[in-house]
Amino acid sequence: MNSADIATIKSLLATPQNIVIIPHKNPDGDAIGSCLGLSKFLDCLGQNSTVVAPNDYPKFLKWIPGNEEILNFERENSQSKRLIEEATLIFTLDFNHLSRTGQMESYLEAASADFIMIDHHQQPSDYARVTYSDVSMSSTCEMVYNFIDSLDGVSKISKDIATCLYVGIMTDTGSFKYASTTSQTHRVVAQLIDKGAENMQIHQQVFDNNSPARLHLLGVALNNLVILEKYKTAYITMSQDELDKHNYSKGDTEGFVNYGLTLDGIIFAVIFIENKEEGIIKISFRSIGDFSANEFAREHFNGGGHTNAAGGRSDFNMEETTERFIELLKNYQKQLNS
Ligand SMILES: [Mn+2]
Repeated sequence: MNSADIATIKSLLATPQNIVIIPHKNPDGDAIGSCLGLSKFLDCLGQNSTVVAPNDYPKFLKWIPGNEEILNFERENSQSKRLIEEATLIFTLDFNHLSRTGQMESYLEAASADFIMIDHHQQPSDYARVTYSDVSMSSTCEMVYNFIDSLDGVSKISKDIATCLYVGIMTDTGSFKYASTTSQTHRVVAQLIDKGAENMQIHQQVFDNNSPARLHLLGVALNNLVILEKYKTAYITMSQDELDKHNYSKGDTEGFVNYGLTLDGIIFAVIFIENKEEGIIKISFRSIGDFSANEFAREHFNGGGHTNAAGGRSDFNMEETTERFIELLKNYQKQLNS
């Protein structure tokens, strides 16, 4: 953030505001962690803030301090709408297009509040009074730490705040191993541990809480893995039937896509997940190195994200979608093998 932005934020927070903090739809660890961490920090400043999530989020995040206070726009609809309408300041975290909030979009567009965006995805749109956007950042949680630091608030970071921010940095960096993990990320994480974040316990709570059904579903996913050596690519398909057979619940397929990248020589991994209700195939893309999952998703599958991690969708059925995907890879053979 530049000094003008910091000054704007300081002046906005100099008086009590009605603050709403919003993560993207289908919030992940970084989205929930950053929203709750920021909310607790703002409350320390004597502000009144509420986190409103567009929809529900997975069970492995439902222990994070303060998560019971999150409003779900789908469930607590009228209360959420009222808060957005009455808000004087709205923070949007871990996304940069209002369309990423799904049904909330039109209410946010109609809101009279000033917006502050904190986000690390590419190509931010221009809706915020203050846009703190940095694609080199590991996570929005690391940015919230920087945000707190710019307001000279590091001394106010409690154990709960530290825990929230730790969750997001840990999940968005694949436990500190992705390319976006810098020495500064580790410095921030070290601070958070000093402030009371129990790193081992947090890791267990997020990652070691599989249900038997989820592990069986992972078995199905790995069984469906297709390796395209020529393109250094591996992909997984999951049909609605397969999900139903294993009592799929939200978040169960989280991380499955990454298994493709554990294969020697594979630099592009994809998972196609059928969603009959929405009539689409949801797609996640992961890459290693310079091959841009973001551009691939953006250009061909109505999505986007980061260089090495992106999402997208297809309106065709599974067979047509994977056929089209393989066809597209032909145009990338050089890039994938460079
Ligand atoms: Mn993130």
